[in-house]
Amino acid sequence: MNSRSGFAQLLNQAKETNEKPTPSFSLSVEPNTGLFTIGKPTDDKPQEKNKDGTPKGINKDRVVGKDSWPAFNLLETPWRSVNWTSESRKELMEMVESYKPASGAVSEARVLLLGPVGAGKSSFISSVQSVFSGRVLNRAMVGSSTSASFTKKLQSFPIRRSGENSDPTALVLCDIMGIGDGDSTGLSLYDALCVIKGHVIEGHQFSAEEPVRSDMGFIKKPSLKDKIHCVVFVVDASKINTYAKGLSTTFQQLRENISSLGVHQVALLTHVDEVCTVTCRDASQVYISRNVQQLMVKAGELLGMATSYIIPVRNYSSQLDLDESTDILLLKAVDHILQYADLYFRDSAVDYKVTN
Ligand SMILES: Nc1nc2c(ncn2[C@@H]2O[C@H](COP(=O)(O)OP(=O)(O)OP(=O)(O)O)[C@@H](O)[C@H]2O)c(=O)[nH]1
Ligand SMILES: [Mg+2]
Repeated sequence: MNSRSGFAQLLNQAKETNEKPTPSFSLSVEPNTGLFTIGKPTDDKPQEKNKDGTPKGINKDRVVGKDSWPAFNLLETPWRSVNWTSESRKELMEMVESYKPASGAVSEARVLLLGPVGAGKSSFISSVQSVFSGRVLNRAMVGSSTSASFTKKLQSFPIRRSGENSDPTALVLCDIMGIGDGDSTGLSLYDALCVIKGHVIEGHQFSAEEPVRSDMGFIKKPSLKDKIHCVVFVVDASKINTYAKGLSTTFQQLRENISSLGVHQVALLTHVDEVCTVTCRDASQVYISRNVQQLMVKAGELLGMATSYIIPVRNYSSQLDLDESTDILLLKAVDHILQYADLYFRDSAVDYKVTN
């Protein structure tokens, strides 16, 4: 029995006997681990302990939270339904591997990750590549969360299937410098739009002082294959409450300008493992975490976006091995992104027919 089914069972038991869950069970906190344990009602006698310190007579399957009282912080039912099985993981991988852009004019969907410094843009690229490689690797250079962007240049990463001579999938994730909270730091609005319109060459080094110039390495007449077909905003769940106020204005300006180019935008809420210990232990619990749900709403407000566009993800950061639920979350994000990239291809095909 996993922790969630244990918790659900407790709630059901409480319902069946018409009892409220909170007063009906004892709560014990382990001083060393910080784990909370739900148990049956206790009398006033001091509780006997097992060798490992857990209270005697309590099923360890009921250990459900680390730093939160689960009845408040975990939802009874997930607010999005996801199939967390290996078949589902396989299906999602096959879907990405067999993906073909809904436009004959291009062979791949170019997706740009945009977000503040340290949000996890490069980590997401590396994590998706890890899923397809079958092992955790750092393909896109990952930095640490500091004030200056670790990524400085435009770099495109075709997502490759596993196997030595494997062809790349039709998904290309483009990494770029982190955006600032005004136009004086980080990637500027002007530079971001130049990339999205397809004017900027691969490897271009960005500088807050020097905007993209139209006389040097500038693609004057970009074709559909040079352009960005979907923009993915990336924000860090653990920083949603502390991001500078100017960031919201930056997102608003970006969204208005990108939308006027007809490019759809979605968003990723990263670092969810850092805002919910239950999710940290098991990524499949993400949609029952009340904290993640609330931060999704706040991310929506910051980005000026409905939460239906936002997907929570856990990037591979310190782990050395892949984990099925983490993979599924990442693949769900890719699936979401590809749907919006295809909307762009369909819209541009209609525009093409109308104007020709
Ligand atoms: N725990 C956790 N750490 C993450 C996650 N995503 C990224 N990180 C860590 O956050 C730090 C910054 O990640 P990057 O991927 O370099 O962020 P970035 O958005 O590319 O940042 P810049 O290139 O500097 O703009 C690294 O230490 C990552 O390991 C996540 O989902 N969970
Ligand atoms: Mg980066």
